[in-house]
Amino acid sequence: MTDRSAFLQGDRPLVMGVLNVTPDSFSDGGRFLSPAAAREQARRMIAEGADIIDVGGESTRPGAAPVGVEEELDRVVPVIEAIRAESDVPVSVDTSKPEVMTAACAAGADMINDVRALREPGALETAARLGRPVCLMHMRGEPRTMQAAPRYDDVVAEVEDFLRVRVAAAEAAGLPRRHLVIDPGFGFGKTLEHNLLLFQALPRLRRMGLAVLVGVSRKSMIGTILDQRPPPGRLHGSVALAGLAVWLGARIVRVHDVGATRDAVRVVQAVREAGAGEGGMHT
Ligand code: PT1
Repeated sequence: MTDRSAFLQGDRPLVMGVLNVTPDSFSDGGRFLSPAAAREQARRMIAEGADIIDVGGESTRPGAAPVGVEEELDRVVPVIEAIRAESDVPVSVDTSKPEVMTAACAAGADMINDVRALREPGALETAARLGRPVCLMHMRGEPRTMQAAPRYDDVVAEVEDFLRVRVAAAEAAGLPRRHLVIDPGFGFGKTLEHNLLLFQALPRLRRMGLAVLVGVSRKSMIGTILDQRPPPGRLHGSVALAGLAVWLGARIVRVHDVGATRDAVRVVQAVREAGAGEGGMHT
């Protein structure tokens, strides 16, 4: 059997382009709902150098309502098929539902991105059977209510403990460790201060020995820092944080603006790699 995680091996940072196929996404809501529009956006991100395209049919931004399995299938499967028909770019499917994981992988998806870290009934078994890499993300609560006064005693320790438990559950279900990616879940049941503490702690999460994914693109944490700037004005802040995330050890950055982020990631990576093999800073 071929190793479906080849695109994840190595240690170069990867840019994951966001492809929302939802009517209510927070920053580009509705713009890519039609398969034709989604295909156009996928083409643009591939042309700009995306390493992975993340296709999602459930909005998980704060306040978002759940979506049914049929609706989610109708949104993501045609888009994955359309990408697959014209490109070998790795595709991930942003879902928590076992049925969607299965159909997406049959349509050609290479990776599962689950904001609920395989906690839905049947998700662990399904992901193990599909044999694809999986991103396990931390979320406190559910999207509709998660931003109602989230509280932690020690946000970094609690997120790290959660991820350790989910990694152990995934391994127990038969997922190989090299297929696992972890994500602290920026904006998912966290205040600005919680998000900033988690960002500072990326090197500590990295020490769990797994690839770390960071998704902060256009999120409200950036809008809040920049005096309540709405999403269209969050590009530069998003690119800055993507570069900083790579500096702090992130392997994958999940972003809307692929071209700008790719440049930032490449220059940051050049600094990280300087002197490699001669006792450079990350050897
Ligand atoms: C993420 C992520 C995701 N984010 C992964 N998948 C979203 N692995 C969807 C806000 O505060 O970070 N990692 N899938 C989008 N969710 C949000 C959350 C969007 C918060 C916006 C906010 O603005």
